[in-house]
Amino acid sequence: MKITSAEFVKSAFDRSHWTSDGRPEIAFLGRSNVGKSSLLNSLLLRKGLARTSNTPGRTQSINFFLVNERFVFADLPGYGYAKVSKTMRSDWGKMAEQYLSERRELVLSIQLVDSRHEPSELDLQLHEWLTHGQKPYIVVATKCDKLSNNQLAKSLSAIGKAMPGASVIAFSAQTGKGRETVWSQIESAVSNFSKI
Ligand SMILES: Nc1nc2c(ncn2[C@@H]2O[C@H](COP(=O)(O)OP(=O)(O)OP(=O)(O)O)[C@@H](O)[C@H]2O)c(=O)[nH]1
Ligand SMILES: [Mg+2]
Repeated sequence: MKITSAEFVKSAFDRSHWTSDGRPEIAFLGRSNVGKSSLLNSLLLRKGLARTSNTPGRTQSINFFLVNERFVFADLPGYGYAKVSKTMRSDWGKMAEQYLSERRELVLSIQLVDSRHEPSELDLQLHEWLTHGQKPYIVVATKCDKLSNNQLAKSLSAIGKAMPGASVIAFSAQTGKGRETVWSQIESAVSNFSKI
């Protein structure tokens, strides 16, 4: 995919701020600190477009980015950060459920899991929502530069078993591994939408 333009549109803290102009949208979901913003920046070849940080739980809003004036990336807040309050955790669930069930523009959900760990309870819960939602989704196993090929193969197979039905793509924001594969999934989701 050739990136001709990529711009930050807005941060939405509640539903009334979800931007919408009918363009197809791709959502990035996953545990806090798993590498959502890094994946988005790597795809767009823009280092600081989505803010990354070492402080988990930083992104509390849905951040929207317009790409090539053709489709939208939605960087959702991370879940599962231990230090946030219970209220904030249940707020995350409500927000995500509402977003996933109501967002008509959503053409592809990308669930990120850390390639170094078994999926957590919350990862599996989100996987279940995504499966029931019956919209296209893929799993991206992040930070794969931190594993040997052998470890990665084992990990991908464990993730595939824990999350049946999803195609799992190994990705590294550091090396760019998996970037083209993720793009081809996005490309096909966007062009299917355009044909409707
Ligand atoms: N080695 C390595 N580090 C990564 C990779 N992706 C992300 N990181 C690091 O992991 C940390 C978190 O990355 P972010 O992209 O900010 O994670 P996030 O999921 O957007 O986090 P929140 O917005 O807090 O939910 C940062 O320090 C990144 O540099 C990767 O592929 N390889
Ligand atoms: Mg982020």
